[in-house]
Amino acid sequence: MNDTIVAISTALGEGAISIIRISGCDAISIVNPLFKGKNLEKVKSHTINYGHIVYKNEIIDEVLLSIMKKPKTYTKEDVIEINTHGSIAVVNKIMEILLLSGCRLAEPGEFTKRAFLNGRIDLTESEGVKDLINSQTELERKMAVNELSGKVSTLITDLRDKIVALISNIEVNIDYPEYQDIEVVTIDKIKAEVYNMLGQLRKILKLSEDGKVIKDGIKTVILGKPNVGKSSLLNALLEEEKAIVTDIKGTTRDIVEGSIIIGGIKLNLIDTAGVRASSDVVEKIGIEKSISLIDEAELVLLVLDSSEELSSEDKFLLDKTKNKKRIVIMNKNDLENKNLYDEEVIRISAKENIGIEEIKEKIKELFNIGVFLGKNLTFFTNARQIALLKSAIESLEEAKKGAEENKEIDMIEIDLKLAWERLGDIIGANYTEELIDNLFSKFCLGK
Ligand SMILES: Nc1nc2c(ncn2[C@@H]2O[C@H](COP(=O)(O)OP(=O)(O)OP(=O)(O)O)[C@@H](O)[C@H]2O)c(=O)[nH]1
Ligand SMILES: [Mg+2]
Repeated sequence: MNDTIVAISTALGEGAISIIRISGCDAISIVNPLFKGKNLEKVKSHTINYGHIVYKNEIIDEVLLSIMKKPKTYTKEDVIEINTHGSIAVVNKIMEILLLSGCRLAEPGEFTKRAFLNGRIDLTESEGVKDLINSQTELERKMAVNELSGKVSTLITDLRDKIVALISNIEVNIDYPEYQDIEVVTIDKIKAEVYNMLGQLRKILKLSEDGKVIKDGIKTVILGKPNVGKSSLLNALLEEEKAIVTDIKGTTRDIVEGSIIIGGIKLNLIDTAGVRASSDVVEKIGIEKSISLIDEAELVLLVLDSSEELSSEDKFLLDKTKNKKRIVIMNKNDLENKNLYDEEVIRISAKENIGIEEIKEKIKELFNIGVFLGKNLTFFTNARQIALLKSAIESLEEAKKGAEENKEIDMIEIDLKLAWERLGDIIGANYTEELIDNLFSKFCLGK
């Protein structure tokens, strides 16, 4: 942490400008001799300064240099950002000079890691930075900003404070039972507090699990018997002739994948081999794959053929997917209707591109996308946070059980402490070197 780090913060390549970022206690003393312009030791903090980078009497580039003196900076250290012309040659040359002058090349995410280690942000906020940089959809952006803004941290901190208050009350009662003026923690009070916290955490968990599915992309399996138009539907959704379409039953043998963004969320679409009894070895393997994908699917688009009567394969698939999140689609609506299936369906013609928008609307409804685009939701978006949340809930459930069964109060206290620790792990209150290294290594260089 004592060395001064440097990295290129903009994407490498030709562009109007590139930014080289430097952070650490020697940032100013390293850059000052290389900068021909105002004396950086003397300029005010948070100013932009015009000048040149000069090395061994040679002008390397004309630059704008931002100087931000600690502690009000991204890393809480002295930070300098050099805006250079966006040429690979310029950037490489300035990097080389800075490395020769005493800077060390930053590791991926090291600036944010310093922000965390110096206490400016906590772990969930750090993850928010990464998520924001990686965000591709409007929804991902919203979720990341929520994380980054510290809402998640505040929520966890409040809950931890509540648990601490409860624990200290319990301890005072155990240690000084003779004190008259101290509030007595009754089992009823513990129960009420724990119920309350559990309710809050369970709600967040539900929201977080839905949110994670949406963030990672909804695994959507297009299913149906042969020739109903599954591949045609995939192509219509993707607006691209990705899968082969023919009138021969069993055209698709292996899965075909593609992804689209609907209302700010990503759908990972999988077109499968049509399900039927088949003696063809290759087709059979494909069919087995189609069926096994049902379990993994987060959404099933089950396609029926309007121009044919409901068959035993259709019935088999309708039954197999009855407990899944699914949309039943009646395709070939442009032909004469001979299919008497009378449950809720969306009628489309994949061939004529009719009804595709309705499918998209239904998906938005099924996944409550409107709710996630709402502003004031607080929830967790990655597997690490969700796993810890679950474990905190388990400990609170144990505490609740203990209270209900009138267990020794210090047994209940142990579970409360465990819940407090797990919640602390979410924000990085007690972190290990390994966890931190692993987490920040997933960041991009220069962040
Ligand atoms: N009339 C009409 N024909 C369609 C429609 N959708 C697909 N088809 C035709 O139905 C045939 C089968 O379409 P595919 O998309 O290959 O069907 P599939 O379900 O992927 O078939 P397999 O891969 O064999 O399981 C093709 O000849 C398509 O042109 C539709 O909406 N209306
Ligand atoms: Mg197909």
